[in-house]
Amino acid sequence: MRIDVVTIFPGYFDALELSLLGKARRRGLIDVRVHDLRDSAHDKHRTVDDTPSGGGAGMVMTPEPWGEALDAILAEGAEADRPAGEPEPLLLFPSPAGEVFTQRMARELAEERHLVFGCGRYEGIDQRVFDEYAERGRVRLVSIGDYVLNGGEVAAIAMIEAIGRLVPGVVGNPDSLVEESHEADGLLEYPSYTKPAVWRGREVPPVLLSGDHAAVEAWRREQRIERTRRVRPELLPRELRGGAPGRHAAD
Ligand code: 6GU
Repeated sequence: MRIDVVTIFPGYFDALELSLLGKARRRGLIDVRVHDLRDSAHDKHRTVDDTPSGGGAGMVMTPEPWGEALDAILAEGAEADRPAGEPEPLLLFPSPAGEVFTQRMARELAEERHLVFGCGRYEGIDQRVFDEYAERGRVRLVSIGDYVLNGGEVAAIAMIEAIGRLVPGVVGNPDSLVEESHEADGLLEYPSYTKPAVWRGREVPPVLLSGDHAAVEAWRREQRIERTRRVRPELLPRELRGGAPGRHAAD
């Protein structure tokens, strides 16, 4: 998978050299290229923003640098080894005004060949940039949740990590992708324990040391349901809603 990022803060994306995703990049599974938007601003101060039309607080990112930066990436993507019939790159703009990014969307995006993230700052990017590229291809505005960040960079990193780990080969043991929160049945994860069996007087739940595999599985499922009911009741499947605590369909 190829991922291009356009930002005025390329340094944020140094984090993608670490850990699992860094390894995936070195192995050639994910090709991440970060571009400084200011390289496409040609005045002395490399300006990328201006006052909002119609007035108001803050600054808006101007369309010209975005147009130049995105055109260059899309032209390169077109020249590259894209097989006939392959869709053009998907443009993603992190935005608190976008559709909410979910694990389902991460799975969908992990199937793409080429993603381009356009990270806005200030009060946002001139609307004509979205309109221009939506007319020419696929554009999505995506939010990572109902809170406000200062710009799209941190949101893009979160999405790149969520998507990147679903690219085949990136996570060593694919089983570890299966059981986790929001996958499969939509329940939250069960609590995990390891050695020592007692730490500061706190015991590992005895069932986990019993060697009874079926009992362990039943306990984990119960924990997942109880945790989900307590923390994220809206995620509980219909058949598990409203039941007395500790009882569920598998009882
Ligand atoms: Cl994608 N961008 C910004 N600036 N704030 C956000 C966000 C994105 N998602 C949630 N809050």
